[in-house]
Amino acid sequence: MMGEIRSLVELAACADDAARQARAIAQFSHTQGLSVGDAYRVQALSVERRLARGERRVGMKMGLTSKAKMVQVGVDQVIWGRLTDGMAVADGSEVSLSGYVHPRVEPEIAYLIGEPLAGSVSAVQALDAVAGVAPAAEIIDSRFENFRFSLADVVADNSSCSGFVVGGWSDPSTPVDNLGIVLEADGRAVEIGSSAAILGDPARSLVAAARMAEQAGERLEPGWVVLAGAATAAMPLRAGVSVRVIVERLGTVAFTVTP
Ligand code: OOG
Ligand code: MG
Repeated sequence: MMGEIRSLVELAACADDAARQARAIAQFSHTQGLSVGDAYRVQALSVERRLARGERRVGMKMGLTSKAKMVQVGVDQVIWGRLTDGMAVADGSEVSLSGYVHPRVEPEIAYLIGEPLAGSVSAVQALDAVAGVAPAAEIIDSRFENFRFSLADVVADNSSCSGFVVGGWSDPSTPVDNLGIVLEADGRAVEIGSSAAILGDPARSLVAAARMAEQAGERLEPGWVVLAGAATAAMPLRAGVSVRVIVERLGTVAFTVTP
């Protein structure tokens, strides 16, 4: 017997509650069919619940923009999610594992949007709208059991976004197409890569963000942060670890997990 088919509103509440209570849930795709389009509706509805609680929309995250990430999670399509101020973690601060199910951290490049951007744009047009670039770390935390999901599942779950840390902004003219990136735990390199792993150039991820925002009836707004997607596989977080992301030329971003 299949369970009852839940509405998109019910799935959104389920994903949002799981995130709030740091509780793992069964994959939606195990009990019902969900198109990718419907999954983006579920994501929008679940983020609306956050906004109704007083959180503010502050940007967009791109996901699965590198081969390493696609291989790690077994989904091979670029996805995106919505960032709110409630997900922001200050550079240098401490986070507690209690707010997460099974968090991982991954190194990213962040763009600061200076001018509205949406639709089909060239990389040059996209970069013209950028006001700054920074090293970043994303804390991802799938709400699905065992960190396993289908494409539609992960999209409905806000593309696993749980937290993000952004370092100091550099001039937007700083080339970021091929910068060395290191993800450290307690001062030891765990993942090493290059920003070129992000679709060949993170600017392509920004172009995709503009296109996908428009498909959702949105645009990238001045002041928003766009995370281009991880350049390497993600690392599981454990109690007490000090995490640092080093991006050549852009600098570092760091946080620690409560012991
Ligand atoms: C999905 C989110 C992927 C990235 O940077 O590639 C992502 C996941 O890995 O759970 O954020
Ligand atoms: Mg990411």
